[in-house]
Amino acid sequence: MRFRRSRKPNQRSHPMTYAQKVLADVKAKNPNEPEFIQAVTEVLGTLEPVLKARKKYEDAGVLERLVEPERVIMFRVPWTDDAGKLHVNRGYRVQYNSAIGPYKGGLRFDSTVNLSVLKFLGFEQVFKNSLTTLPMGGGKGGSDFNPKGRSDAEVMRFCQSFMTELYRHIGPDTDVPAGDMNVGGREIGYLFGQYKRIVNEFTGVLTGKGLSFGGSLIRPEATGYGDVYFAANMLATKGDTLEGKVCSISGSGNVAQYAAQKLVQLGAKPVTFSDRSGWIFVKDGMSQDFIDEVKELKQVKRGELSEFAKGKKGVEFHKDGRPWAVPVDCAFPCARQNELDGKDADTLLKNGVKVVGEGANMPSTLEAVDKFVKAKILYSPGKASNAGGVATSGLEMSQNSERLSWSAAEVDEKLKGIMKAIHDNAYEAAKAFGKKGNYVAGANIAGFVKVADAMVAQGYV
Ligand code: NDP
Ligand code: 2IT
Repeated sequence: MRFRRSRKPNQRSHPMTYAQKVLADVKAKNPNEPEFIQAVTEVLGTLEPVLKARKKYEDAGVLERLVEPERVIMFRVPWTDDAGKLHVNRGYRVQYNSAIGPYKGGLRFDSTVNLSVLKFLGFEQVFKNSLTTLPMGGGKGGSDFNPKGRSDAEVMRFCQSFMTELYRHIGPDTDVPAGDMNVGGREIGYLFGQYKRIVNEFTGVLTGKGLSFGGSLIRPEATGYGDVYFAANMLATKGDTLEGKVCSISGSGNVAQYAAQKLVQLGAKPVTFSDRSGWIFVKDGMSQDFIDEVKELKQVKRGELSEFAKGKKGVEFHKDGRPWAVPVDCAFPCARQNELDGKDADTLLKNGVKVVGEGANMPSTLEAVDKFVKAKILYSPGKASNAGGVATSGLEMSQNSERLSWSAAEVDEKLKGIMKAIHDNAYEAAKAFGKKGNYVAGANIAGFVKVADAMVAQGYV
């Protein structure tokens, strides 16, 4: 006797696709990780054409494995402040995927750091590093430690304590961390010193190092420069250039500063910066001298734009709102995740924005991404347009292995070449899978295929 199952009224008439099933699992398994779910949703939503065309990825369970980090390390970081008081922070390293090379990715120190944020960043890093054309797997780490307002001595003690646990998990052929938000040259120096002291080896275990101990020229500039090179490549597909373009930038840290610098060099007009205190509008456009003052403010004085703007001619300070209210040709979000939402996207589009080039990781919400893609503007996701930073970290690793250092011009030329290759690969992948002009789909597909092929070849690990 056969039993007929009746269909429940709300049951789907179409079975879920492979990507939809994996996404549903990710949501069920990680309900408290909204940033991670957001990043996975964006990527899996664009892989359908390649998954359909190449069944081998489903057969080898590539997606189920890709959404689970290979290893997550969490540890206690005790340190004392200048008054001798004990503080305890949480340290992390998410070793996400090593299919195509050693884990590689930054360290973020910020009170907003948690597992969801680091898993989203690690997941993005896997695709980004694959796009760079260099052999690097993906990882990310950091701590909920906030260095703001801490003395150099306190930051040094924190970094030493952090590395005293992290050192056993990393190595030049295992996992190579670098900087990210609130982790710059000062922090990398302290971390490197402690690693070397513990293992008694001078190796390229971190990138973004000082020039006198193995750092690469152009690494500090690379993310911001690369973001602007990517935008120039997108504009070139329309026979256009950055010259004369009015540009908004968010953030005023490492990525924002060098994006502004490259825009000025290419004849564009950057008009905004932001930080946690608010944002500034420089109506006539920033000069190199102005950008140098912002570098001094952020890298040396570690101050805020609200103070900096006081009494400065031609500089308007806004405590509320976001730079996206200013009508511009190009927008470069370079601060943090989810800093540009659907409403901001509407405002930018209404004001005729032509290019949105993400310098930060996942700065646009899913709603904003959708609006940019539907409007068919030149929109580049961070994993493609901010990859110049980690690519130059890859170049730093090569120089360390060779025990050589290349000139600034040589590194910059290689960076330009890599950004063009990333652009062209994303453009071509989108075209090949019926999504011409959609850099979100193109970057995800191009980044995915290289990692997925390696995962299939290496068996179920
Ligand atoms: P920095 O710490 O140098 O700068 C971050 C900037 O963002 C600062 O101006 C900071 O303000 C601002 N910011 C942070 N949180 C907030 C907030 N809640 N509200 C308003 N402003 C905020 O970091 P980076 O420039 O290195 O990184 C910026 C982004 O780029 C991040 O998403 C990072 O992951 C990404 N990225 C960085 C790379 C690198 O090589 N450094 C490579 C690829 C991506 P304040 O000055 O007040 O702290
Ligand atoms: O998000 C990123 O790509 C970075 N923070 C840079 C990572 C690196 O290893 O240079």
